[in-house]
Amino acid sequence: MIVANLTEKIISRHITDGEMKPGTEIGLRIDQTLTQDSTGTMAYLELEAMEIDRVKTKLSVAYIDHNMLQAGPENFDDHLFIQSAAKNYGIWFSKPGNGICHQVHLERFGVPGDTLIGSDSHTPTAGGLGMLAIGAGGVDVAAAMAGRSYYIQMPDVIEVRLTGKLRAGVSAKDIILYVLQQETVKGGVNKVYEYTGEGVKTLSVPERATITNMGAELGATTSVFPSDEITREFLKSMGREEAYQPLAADEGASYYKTIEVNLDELVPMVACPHSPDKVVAVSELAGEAIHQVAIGSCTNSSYLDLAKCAMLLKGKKVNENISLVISPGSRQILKRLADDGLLSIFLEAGARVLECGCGPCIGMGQAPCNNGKSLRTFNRNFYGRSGTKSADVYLVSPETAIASAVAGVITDPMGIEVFAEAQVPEKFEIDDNLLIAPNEDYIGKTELVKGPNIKGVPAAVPPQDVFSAKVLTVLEDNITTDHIMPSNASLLPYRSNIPHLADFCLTPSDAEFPAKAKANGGGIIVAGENYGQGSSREHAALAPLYLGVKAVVAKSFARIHKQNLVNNGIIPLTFANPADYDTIHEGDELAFEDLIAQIKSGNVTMTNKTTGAAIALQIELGDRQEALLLGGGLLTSIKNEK
Ligand code: MIC
Ligand code: SF4
Repeated sequence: MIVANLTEKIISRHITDGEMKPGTEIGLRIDQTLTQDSTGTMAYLELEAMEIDRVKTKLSVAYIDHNMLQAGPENFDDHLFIQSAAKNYGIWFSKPGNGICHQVHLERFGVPGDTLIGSDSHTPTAGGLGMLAIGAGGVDVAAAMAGRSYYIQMPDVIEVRLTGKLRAGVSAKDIILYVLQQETVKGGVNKVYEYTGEGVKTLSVPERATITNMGAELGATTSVFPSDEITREFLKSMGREEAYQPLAADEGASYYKTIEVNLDELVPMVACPHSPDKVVAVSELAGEAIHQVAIGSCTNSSYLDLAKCAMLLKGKKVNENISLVISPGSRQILKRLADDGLLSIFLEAGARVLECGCGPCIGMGQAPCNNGKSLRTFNRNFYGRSGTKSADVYLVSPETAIASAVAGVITDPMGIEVFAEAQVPEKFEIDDNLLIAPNEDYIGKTELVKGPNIKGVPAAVPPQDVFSAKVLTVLEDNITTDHIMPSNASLLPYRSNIPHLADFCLTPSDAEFPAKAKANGGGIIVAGENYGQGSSREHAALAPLYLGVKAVVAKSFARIHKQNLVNNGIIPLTFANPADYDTIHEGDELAFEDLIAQIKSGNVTMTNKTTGAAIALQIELGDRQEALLLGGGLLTSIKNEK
């Protein structure tokens, strides 16, 4: 009998191309897809360009959860476009107000053992249910909806073995913050984190989902928990017990490496500005003044999370110096909090209750004050993401957040027994009236409703064999997609308008970047390690494409962003010798010759015409990726097949 870990088992049931040999490219059959509104507009324009009559997946869902502030007509226009696409292609549509895509997907659609890709980097949340769930660029999700395989590098699988049980005041969030402290934001690139051990049984599905959700911050392909009796109970509470199947790694399965986490010893943790891996114990920061506490996001907005917060707030008031905001993960959760009398606890205590959506997590409102300190239960604290450049954002558990909101300063919640009183309900009331099911009467017959803000997808072109271009900017390590294509309340309404967005490309790192790119008719970006970490937004490739960026030369790349570059015909090159990074400066002229053959060989020599140096580079692409890049990107390749 073949002994396999859980990741290998799910992959072996879905593999369409390649072999399960770590490091090589494999194709996966995709059962389910999800999109959200800020990446969905592009994904549906791309799906339209693929000219299919209906989606070919078992299930696809289009959520509206990000662009919910409607300060002008753009966001509502985009919602209507997505709704019309959903109707035309046979996709479920989750109306604004229904909740955050990952939370609702867990509640209403996730199926253990199935594959899911989503145009959002936190799609791995569904790994908490035992799905193989992966974040991807919009065009990859569109291709999966059109029935094509999704390609990843066969991952190395890391075991995270949990023993013991969390103590009162310590939370699932502290587990993933601890793993981030050990593994860093680039430790998980092309890896899957698989959770095993006795400690798994002590965690409910929403707690598991907190961990798999924030596994995205490791740069991981995904994270996955086994599907067990706790999974069955969760699905039963959602009226979906029939979706259950037991799944676990075989006894004696092998792993790339094992990380041991003893839950008995874990303490509350906090990620300091501006990176989710700058983790220390909360006790080290105890007593520090803060201005804002925000509870919510796809990481920590479950019923259990919010019930814990209510338990502590009961009979108390939010500190006079704190603004406490709460965004429940789904309407189902909000309704249940109301039915159980917990919502009134928040209101009596002085919390500001927001609608069910991403909200402050993506800078859609609630930006902190100048130089503000904000304690958030979210997953990302990248520079500027909150909407306030001078703000410091700290990432914590709901327990730490709420204890701090009451005290008015950062407070260690360790030992506060009241949190243990909160339980996952045995049964939720199911009311899907904000979910619109696909209807045969409209599939293939619905006109797509495009508002004036929808400007189309910029066309990618194949790389040239010989060219030279200027270095437009030289960037440090860990540049996030929030640096490359910032998102906030004023920019998110333009996610379907690349010409507008391009004027803000890379401005948090280099305010002059768009102007320099335009003045030089495009050029090359040079960067350090882990370039493009964070979001799946293909806008971080589309805006550079629009500005004429031909190549990015970096020390290393984040997985989704590298694929997004390839999908858009931008060449992702790495330094053979990372020290060469220091020899390149802004304004240098870089030249390539015989590039197509060199890309095929995997080794590229670039000449820095300004210094005269020849620099050895590498390009690591699977055969399919190579063909895509040389063919001018995914959409161009699909169109050319016709
Ligand atoms: C994020 O958390 O950064 C986002 C906003 O959800 C993105 C998607 C986007 O940029 O629209 C993500 O995680 O992929
Ligand atoms: Fe939404 Fe924030 Fe989750 Fe992204 S990380 S999906 S913005 S809640």
